[in-house]
Amino acid sequence: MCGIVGAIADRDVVPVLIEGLKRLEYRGYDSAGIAVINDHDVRRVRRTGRVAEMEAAALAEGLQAQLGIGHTRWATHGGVTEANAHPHVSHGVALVHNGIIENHDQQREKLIAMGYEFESQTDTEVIAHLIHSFLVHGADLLTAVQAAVRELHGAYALAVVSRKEPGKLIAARMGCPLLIGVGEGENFIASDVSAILQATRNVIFLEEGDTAEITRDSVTVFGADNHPVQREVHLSDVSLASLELGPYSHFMQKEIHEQPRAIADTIEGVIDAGAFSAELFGADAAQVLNGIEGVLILACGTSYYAGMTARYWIEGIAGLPCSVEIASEYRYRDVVANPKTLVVTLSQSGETLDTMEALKYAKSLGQERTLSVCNVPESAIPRASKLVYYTRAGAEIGVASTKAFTTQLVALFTLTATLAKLQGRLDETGEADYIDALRRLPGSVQHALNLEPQITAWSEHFAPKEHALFLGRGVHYPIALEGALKLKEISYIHAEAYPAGELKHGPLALVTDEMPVVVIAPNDSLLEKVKSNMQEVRARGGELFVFTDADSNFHPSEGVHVIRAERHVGVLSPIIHTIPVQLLAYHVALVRGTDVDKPRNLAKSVTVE
Ligand code: HGA
Repeated sequence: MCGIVGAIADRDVVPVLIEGLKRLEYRGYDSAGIAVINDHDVRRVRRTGRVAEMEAAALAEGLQAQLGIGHTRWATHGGVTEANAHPHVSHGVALVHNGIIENHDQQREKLIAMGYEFESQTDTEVIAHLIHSFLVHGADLLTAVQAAVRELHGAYALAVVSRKEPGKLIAARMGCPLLIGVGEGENFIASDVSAILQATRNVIFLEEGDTAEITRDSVTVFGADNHPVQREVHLSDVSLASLELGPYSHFMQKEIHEQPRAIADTIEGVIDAGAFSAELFGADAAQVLNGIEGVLILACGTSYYAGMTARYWIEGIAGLPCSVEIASEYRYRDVVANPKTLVVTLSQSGETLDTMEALKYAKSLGQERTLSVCNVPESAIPRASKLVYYTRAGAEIGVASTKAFTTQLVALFTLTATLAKLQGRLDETGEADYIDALRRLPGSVQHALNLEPQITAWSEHFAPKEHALFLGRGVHYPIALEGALKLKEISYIHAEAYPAGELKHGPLALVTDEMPVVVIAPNDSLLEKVKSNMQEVRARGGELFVFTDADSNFHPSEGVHVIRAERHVGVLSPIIHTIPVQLLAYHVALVRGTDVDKPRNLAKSVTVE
């Protein structure tokens, strides 16, 4: 999604803006631009395509300044053109925007009637003119921004500068992430901390409805009522090294290989305590978790599949009814709410707009017991939730989520075991067994990673195909879904996933020797059923690629390829079987030569509807 960076300093900020935008590239974008205030004028460079192209143009123009804003755009309103790229300018006011202004049509009509001329098709441009319309009536820039945002419906993070006030950077936030980086004699704003780590680790997270006036040596934040408020300065623990590729070719590859460490870090608290307890989710968690009558999981994309996996655990182990809903559907549906339901939201970034809105909707229906599973501390969704379990995956840069998924799964398993204990369904022996299984998990994940050479060999079979089918049963069905999603996201091969028992009810019609069929078939209670489904595929000439484990008695034969994980790890098996499907998608994409970390049309941190 769009990325924002801004800087005010007594040095040239253009390199800071460019470096910041490069750090934000991972979020996905289609054009980039910067605007600076120089000699009481706005100078702007915008380009479609990569930040590097915009950087070359900025260098060629000799852009230098001590105040500026930058943007990577992921278009929502108006095509991918230079005219639609941000910053947008109105009479010396320049701004960048992340989000969607829902009443932009009405605002546009009103502003045209006032004499403003529009250069772009974006919703964003109305904000620039609107701010200017308040400036002409004598407001200063901060007041004009505060007045303008009151007229907007929708979501925004804004960074605004004006040639008339060259010592100020104004920020505003509603529904989209924005933070301030506090330096020494220089200050910054950014969509996420990675953009400004080059300059400072001290950050202030703006809250919903906040505006801020930032000079070189002061930061003043105003709450939604426009009164000054104190916001805490946090020391970011994101390291610059975690944002570097190191020896890897792609961030996705790096992040797949980081999973043993990411999982170990995420469960460290449980392993150290040697027990599951409500406190793992927050100081007063016992009050929230005791007496719940069910669990509702709200999520999007890969996180939704983590939720689907957790449903098998929560119902099977904790004995609580569990439903899992796609956040963008839940928020617009008439639902039957139960105040004793635990509402669990899953979001890597903690800023996913659909998930945030679904959470607000759930709360508006009286469901106040809320828990966020999230990878980014201090982000919006954990702040809006009573309880939080932070996954400690570290920065996830690849657009296709990998380590965020498996760490969500261990967090959700920890939740399941904790709920089971609170429900009186987990005795001491059972608890000790689960802790032991978690302790051994990073090692088993490492073993699964060691299968990479075999998976690389398989990728040659997939690369020329245009379709693939993924099958799984029970708790491994969501892993088949995740495998299909990964493959389509980064290799652009059309992939579908089905519960294997459903094959005969439709998708079997698609099976030919042109349709590779991936089967997740660990040695669990459904193995014999899955084997029958595989026979159905073979009988129609389909080629099978089977991920199983050492305990099953599969043998490769004509048209049947088999890769085995080390051993069946019981309830945690879906986590192990995620690794090969991630590696398969990665290697197929490599053979097809796609842009693995920045797949077309997709974005990270999905902060628009
Ligand atoms: N609506 C604006 C900004 C889009 C955005 O925030 N994407 O992440 C536009 O289309 O330019």
